[in-house]
Amino acid sequence: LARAAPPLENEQNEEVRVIPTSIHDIDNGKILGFDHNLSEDHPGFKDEDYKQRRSWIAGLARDILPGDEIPRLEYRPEEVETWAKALEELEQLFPTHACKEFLDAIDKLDFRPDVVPQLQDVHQVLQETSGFAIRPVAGLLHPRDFLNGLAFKTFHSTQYMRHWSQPHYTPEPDLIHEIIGHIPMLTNKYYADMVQQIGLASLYATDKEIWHLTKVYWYTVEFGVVMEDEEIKAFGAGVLSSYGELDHMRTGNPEFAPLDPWAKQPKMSYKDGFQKKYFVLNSFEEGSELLREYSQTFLDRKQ
Ligand code: HBI
Ligand code: FE
Repeated sequence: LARAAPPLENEQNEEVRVIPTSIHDIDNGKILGFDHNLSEDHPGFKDEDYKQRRSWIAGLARDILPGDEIPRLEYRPEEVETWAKALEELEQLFPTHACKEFLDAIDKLDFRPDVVPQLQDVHQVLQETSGFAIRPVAGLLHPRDFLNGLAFKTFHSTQYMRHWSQPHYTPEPDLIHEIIGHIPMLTNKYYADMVQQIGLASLYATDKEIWHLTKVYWYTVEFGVVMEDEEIKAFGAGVLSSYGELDHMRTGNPEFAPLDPWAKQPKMSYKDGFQKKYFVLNSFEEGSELLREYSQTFLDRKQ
């Protein structure tokens, strides 16, 4: 069960996709890029010790099957310090910039600067709130597998820490992004349902549609904002885990527009600064309804 079955081929020798029916069918080994073999512009590129640590943590994730206890890591002093610096900076903006659902969740999660949260513990909290699960993964997973995981209420999470030289920046998902950006919102059942809908649509999506769903995910789960008493508040993980992005969202005069999952989505920008345009929900209840209706068009293919 560690790896999904190889793709079948039809008479035209085209790959026939097998639609996953459980989390066990999702291959968590399809990591894009070279995970710990970092690229030249990565803050840890020249740090052999950091790369070895990454590679060790990645190795742990590869051996985990769904349902297994997630190994607890003893974080090193420089990792704890990196976590503390990121948390303390972000906490300055949360009361004014983050949505109430997020604020409620971080109250309950009670993050402390001197303790890096363990994935197993936040997994347990999610199980008891929205029913979501955490599955550790070595790095950036193939979009189809990542989105498919959401259909089975499983969030694939990295477990390594960004490089200590840049506590407020990471070019890829890392534990701080997952724990601060993603985990708190996933305790909310309407939000969790909205995320699962994107996952359900992905099960029946063509490769081209996966690309569209990646953008829908990007403009909701990563960079979504919500109206709250006539103010715009952040709920996307890419906003909530970046001081600069939070500040920009509220003061940088970006564009705001209602989310339309059927519409052609703007090109995603990873490296050229902050988002120019954010998509707004009126509530997570409404967001989950909207995405349920959207994903239904994909689910109808199941016949
Ligand atoms: N993999 N580990 C991990 N974390 C993500 O946030 C992530 C991913 N793979 C793809 C992805 N996000 C997005 O590009 C969308 O495809 C969902
Ligand atoms: Fe993310």
